[in-house]
Order: sequence, then C-alpha cells, then structure tokens
Amino acid sequence: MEKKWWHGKTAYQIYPKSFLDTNGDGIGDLRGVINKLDYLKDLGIDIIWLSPIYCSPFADQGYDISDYYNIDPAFGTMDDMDELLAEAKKRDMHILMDLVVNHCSDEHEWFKKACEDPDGKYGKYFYIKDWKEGEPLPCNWRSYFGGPVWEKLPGHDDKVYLHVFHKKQPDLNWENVEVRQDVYKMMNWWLDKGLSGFRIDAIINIKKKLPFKNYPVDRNDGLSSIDNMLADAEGLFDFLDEMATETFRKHDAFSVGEVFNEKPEDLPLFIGDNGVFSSMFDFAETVINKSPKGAYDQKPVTAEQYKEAVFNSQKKVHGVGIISNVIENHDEPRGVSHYIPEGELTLAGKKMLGGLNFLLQGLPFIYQGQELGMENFCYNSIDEVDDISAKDEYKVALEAGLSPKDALHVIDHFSRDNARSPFQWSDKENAGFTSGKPWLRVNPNYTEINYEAQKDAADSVFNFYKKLTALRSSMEYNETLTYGETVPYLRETNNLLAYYRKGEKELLVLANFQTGARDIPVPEGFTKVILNNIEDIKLSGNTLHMEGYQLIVLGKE
Ligand code: TEU
Ligand code: CA
Repeated sequence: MEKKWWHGKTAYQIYPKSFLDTNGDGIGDLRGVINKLDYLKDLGIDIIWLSPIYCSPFADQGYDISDYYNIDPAFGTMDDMDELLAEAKKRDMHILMDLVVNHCSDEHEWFKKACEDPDGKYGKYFYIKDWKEGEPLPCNWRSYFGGPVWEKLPGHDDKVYLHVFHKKQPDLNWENVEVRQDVYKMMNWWLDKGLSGFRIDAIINIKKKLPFKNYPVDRNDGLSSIDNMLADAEGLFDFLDEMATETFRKHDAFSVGEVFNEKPEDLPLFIGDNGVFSSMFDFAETVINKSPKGAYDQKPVTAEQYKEAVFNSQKKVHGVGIISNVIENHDEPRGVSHYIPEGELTLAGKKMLGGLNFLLQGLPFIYQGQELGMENFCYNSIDEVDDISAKDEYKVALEAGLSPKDALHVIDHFSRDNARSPFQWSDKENAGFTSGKPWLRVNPNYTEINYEAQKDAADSVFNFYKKLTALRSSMEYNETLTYGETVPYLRETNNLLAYYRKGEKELLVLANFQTGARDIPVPEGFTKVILNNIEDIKLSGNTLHMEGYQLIVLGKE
C-alpha cells in the first residue's frame, strides 16, 4: 500500500452547532472550535472533520446548503474560518469540511433560478418533471425522511422536482456536466484555501437509475425504499473518478466517503491504491439489525453480532485500503448506549468499546463527546426532538400501532439528536456549553459526565482515550496499528472479542464483552501489559482472569 500523509493519524468529528458556543446565542460556533484546538491537540487529534458550517436554512442542520462559498452567520465569518485553518496548521492539525453535493438547499440560488425558469440553464441542475394533479408521480421512491421523493416545484402547478432527502434538499443532477464542473470548482476553491480534504456526504445517491421507474412497494405508504433504486443504479464511479482527478488527486487531499451498502467488488474502487477516496467509513456495525420497516422494529445489538461485523469488515479491507472506524456519529445514537446492553453500562464498558474500535486496522474517528463517554438521553415528549429523521421514525412507529409512550421509547434509542445534544464541558449551567439557552437540550447527566470532572481523574474515559491516541501514534506501535492484519483470536468464544494485530510488532487485544468475570487462555509470549481498562491484572501462567467488560492489550517483551 502506498504511504500517505494521513495514514497512522487520529481523526475527530465536530458537530459545530453543539460543540461550544462563545457568544451566548445557544449555538456552537467556529470561535468555539478555535478555542478548543488545544483541547483536541491534548487529546491526540490530528485531523478534524467539521459537519457543515456553510450558509444554510438548517432544515437538516446544515446538510442543506444555500451557499457553498460562505460561512453561516450562526457559526461566524470567513475570517473565523481562515483563522481556524491557520491555527490548526500551527498545531500540525488538518481540517476537513463536509461535502454535501448530492443535493443543495431549496434556498440555494441555483434552485431559485430553476424555479424562475425550469426550462433554462438551472432547470437542468435538478431533476424536474412534468406532472399533473391526479397523475402518478414519475416514480414511487420513498425519501429517506419519509413520503415520496417528488414535490411540487414552487410556482409551477404542473411540475415536480426530486429530493431523496427532505423536500428542502433538492437533488442536484449529476448527469449534467455543468453541475459537476461547478462542484469541482467549489471544492478546489476550498482546497486552495488550505483545507486538507472532505468528508463526503451521502455520496452513493448521486447516481440515479434512469429513466425513473417504480420498484416493489415495501410499506403501506405505497412507496419503495431508495435502497432498491441504488442497488440497480450503475456508473457511480464514472462521476467519482472524475471528481477525484479534478480535485483530490491534484491536492493530495484526504477524502472519506459516507458509503452505505457498497457491493464487495466495489471496495478497491472506493479505497484501493487508485481508489476514488482515501478512506470510507465502516458502517457494518452501525447497520446491525436495522429494519426496512423502521426504527421501531430494530432489535438491540448483541456482542456476538458486533464481533462478526467487526471481523468481516477487517478481513475485507486488509490489503485493500484504509477504512475509517467509528462507533457513533451525528446520525447515530451514542455508541456506549447502543452497543452495551441497557442496564450494563459502566465506565469499564465505555473504555472497552472505545479500545476495541480504536485498535482496529484503519483510521479511528472519535465523535465529539465519545471521549467523555457521553450517553443517549430520555425525552419527556416528542416536542423536545428537533431532528427530522427522528420525527418521521416516531410517526412510522405510531402508524405501526405503537403507543405514544412506546414510540417515544424508540426515539430514546435511535434518535439522531442523541448524538447532537451539547458537549458537556463542565458541571456549570448548560454544561458550560453556552451562557444562553442551548438550541437543543443538554443531557441532564452533565453534572457527572463532563470534561472538567474527567481531565484530572486518572481512571476517566477521557484519560483512557488519551492513552489510546498515544498508543496509536507511538513510534513503537503506529505501523502495526495502522497496517497490521487483524486476526481473530478465540472467535468462537461467546461474548469474547479478541484479536491479534500483526505488523512489525504483535499485539493481542482481549475484551470480555459481558458483565460476568471469566478466565481466558493467553497464547505463549504475550506477557507485557500495554493497556488495561481495569486496574488489576490477574495473569497466572497462561490464564488471564478478566472482569466483566475488561479490555486488555498485551504485547511481547
Ligand atoms: O446521511 C446520509 C444517510 O443516508 C443517513 O444519514 C441516514 O439515511 C439518515 O441518518 C436517516 O436517519 C447524511 C448525513 O450524515 C445526514 O446528517 C444528512 O441528514 C443526510 O446525509 C442528508 O444530507
Ligand atoms: Ca454561538
């Protein structure tokens, strides 16, 4: 594998709206990110991905962009952004922005012009179709956030436009070369400014199966999941290869794709040596038990399912490319609440999950607050939920016959807002996130779970993450942890997730993924304790006594 500047690094996702507010408007801002660069440096972060900060009406929290060349005033100014880039550079840190180009906002000037003149230049930037009241829509696809993908074009009773996400997120027509050129121009503009790369949003959606046609109906709304269309669409890589050549490759930029449901044969095309991206996220764990019916039908993840997902992914990517490992992001519940059975969550379990994920082959991403062990929280009412996806899932659950209480419980578990509640800096009012009214409710557990309480506590989740980043960046183990093969150990042992990392050095990671203590045999030679999430280690001969949710990393002397 060809070595790249970003290999062996540690990345961190910031959801700016919820990170740190410095002007009291209740919304996190770029000044907040600048103020916390030293915090991130101290944590051991090299690469920072910012969720969208461009101008946006925030129908989908910035994933609906109305101006790609400006910073939304809620976050600050372009001067703040330039300062952030410069300050990051001083600290040898890299900034990535979110590239949201499957769609823009309906308030983007392209869409406004398309509405003014659907037959003109900008009409061709979108998918606009003739349609009359009473006629069937051009196709029966269901948008990700519920309802049909077609919406009446403002100002035109006889036309509809396509949106696979929210109706305020019209899809850009990637078949139109002018759209593609405009996107590349914008990307290069940012890369020229000193940006190190992009996280690429929802990218598989840019290739539609054309001409539009219906797929089998799969819910009683009479619609069909977008997944059916995506599985059928071909030619995605023509666009992506062109994008890579026109932008990333010219700048030696880092790119990480948000890719779901890829076909196995596509992996090298995405992240191989000549792949279109530097990396892509591993969502194999994220999608465990996801149901086509909706979140209400999703079962809790078991340790065995988690283990199989991890090992399958690791095997797939070895020798192909660098995968990006996550346990959560802004679209998912908090990993510690999601992967550890309800009622079993402890400090040890939080560290164990972090360690398991962090020590895999690939590039680790920490999502803000993960390093503190931030958890899901319970809503008192659906009115407290901001997220459009969660609102839709609530509706779907009610329609499936769940009581309002049970439907709200579904939201407790799966809402994207779980990860979007403000960062818990301290036990001061609003967790030290803002002096004003936070845009989204702070998790009431901030009085216990917060950075101030953890920074000097030797056994805190935060300090455990610092050990993880230090281990990954150490001269001794960086090569092994980045490129070394992941080889399962005692794979058949229930609730034990253990693996070797075999590179220049050899490591053995052992995790007792259950509450009960047990004895585990340890292979010859692994006598050096490199990391341990529970103080004492009981290794006698070749037998290791492990407490519930204990994680131990062993090496050779
Ligand atoms: O997500 C794309 C996506 O397909 C999943 O997020 C998923 O469908 C969604 O979370 C349903 O709950 C990306 C962004 O990460 C997400 O925040 C945006 O809402 C979406 O694209 C649209 O830009
Ligand atoms: Ca603010």
